[in-house]
Amino acid sequence: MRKALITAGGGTILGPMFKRSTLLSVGTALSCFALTGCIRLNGAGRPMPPTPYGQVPSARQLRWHAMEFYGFLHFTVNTFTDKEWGYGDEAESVFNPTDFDADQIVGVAKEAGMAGLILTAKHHDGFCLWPSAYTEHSVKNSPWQDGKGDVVREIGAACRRHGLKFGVYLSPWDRNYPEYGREAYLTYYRNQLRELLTNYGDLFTVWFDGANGGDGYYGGARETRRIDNRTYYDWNNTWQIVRDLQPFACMFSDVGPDFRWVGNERGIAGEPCWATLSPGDGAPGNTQANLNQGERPGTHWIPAECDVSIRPGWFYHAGQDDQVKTPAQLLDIYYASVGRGCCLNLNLPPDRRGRIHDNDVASLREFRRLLDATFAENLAAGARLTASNVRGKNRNFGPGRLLDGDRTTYWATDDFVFTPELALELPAARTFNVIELREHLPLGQRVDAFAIDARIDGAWKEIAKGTSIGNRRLLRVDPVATTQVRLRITQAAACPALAEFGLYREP
Ligand code: FUL
Repeated sequence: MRKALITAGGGTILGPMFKRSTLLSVGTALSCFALTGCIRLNGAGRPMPPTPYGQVPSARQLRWHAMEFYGFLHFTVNTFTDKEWGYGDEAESVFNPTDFDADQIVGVAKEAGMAGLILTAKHHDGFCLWPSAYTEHSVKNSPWQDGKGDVVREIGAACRRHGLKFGVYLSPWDRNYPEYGREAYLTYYRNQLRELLTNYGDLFTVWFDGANGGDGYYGGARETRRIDNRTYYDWNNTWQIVRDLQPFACMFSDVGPDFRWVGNERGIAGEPCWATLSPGDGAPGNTQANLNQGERPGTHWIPAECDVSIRPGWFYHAGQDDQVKTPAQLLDIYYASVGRGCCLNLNLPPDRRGRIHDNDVASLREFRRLLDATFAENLAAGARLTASNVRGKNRNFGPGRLLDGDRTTYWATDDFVFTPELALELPAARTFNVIELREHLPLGQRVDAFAIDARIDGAWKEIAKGTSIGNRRLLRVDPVATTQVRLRITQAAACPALAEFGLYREP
């Protein structure tokens, strides 16, 4: 038997010639297996978890990943002027929803399965949905609720009542404010940010749009003002305000810092789609990086959000009432966003009443029904699992962890085993058409590629393959009826750590 090499700190790991043995060295126990390397044992003699690979999510990002599906509310003067981008000269009097009902709006989102809502507190036109102390261009000068109303407060409070998280969109570009483009605007913008961060409870996100179109009203100047979006907003110091006042809020911009744009407004993530990115000195609106697919390995953990509207426009237009996305279209988007490891941010535009239109409600309802019917039962439950390798041969890292419905537990292999296989023998023949995988995110994105086989007519047949997994990977396949399924990890950057495996049937 050759001697194991143990580095300072007990971190490594050598000894491909070993049969199983356990060594004790300067207080560190190692367990070694032929051709698979050694792993550190904890005080109780159990194997230590794998070392994280590459960039990993922060605690606030992990909370965001768990949300998976939430919504946008685009609502402002545009709702009443039939525009997508207001010029900034809209009279406050145009904002006058006839039957505003925050509980209807939030209730619809909840019924659709959304975990939170993000409201356009201020869009590019500069009109504020809350009575900001720093401008007259807000709800306080509108006829709605005699100028006493506050849409941010009402939607935020309704979210809390219904158990949804709440977030705000505060457009950096402001086509109303006279000082836009000059230094004074930055002070104004940060004052508004502080109002939103301090007066409306916990926020799960602050959403920083990258659009800067140039021309606008600007207090009557009616001119084009260009800014350098890498320097003008002094993003690092602006973002610090959010960190100081809402440390658990995840910030969105095209390039992060906490989550990124997916590079299109159709809600479709890349294949692969890595949660890692190398943004360089990227700033909102200045998107050089590969936002759609991410970058591997990448210098930062900046996962993608897929934003898309349920209608062609972000704001409500009666002329688009018959262009609401169908349940089938919404499902396709779900599989191409949540199913590629991202979060889906689906926009629901309140109408001129201040409610979500019946057509949108109907489509969302059927979409939710199909999702619930699909994921009601994991058809892999009760399967007999055989893994080609289990970390330290310890059941804490055994394949049973894949079916326990708990994302914090996982099947892992020994350190040098990158391409393990897992066989599932189902209790009876089952028919499925959706496959689900999750990685244990705190250990990073480890798997580069995988394949799924089914035993059909006595032979293994590959039925699906994929690349990145991350938070959640969903693959739709033609219906497969079988009693045996096999997962093959075909490429990985480190020993895999998989949290969940599922087989489902979409009606
Ligand atoms: C874009 C904006 O210009 C659109 O109006 C919308 O708010 C969308 C979510 O982001 O950049």
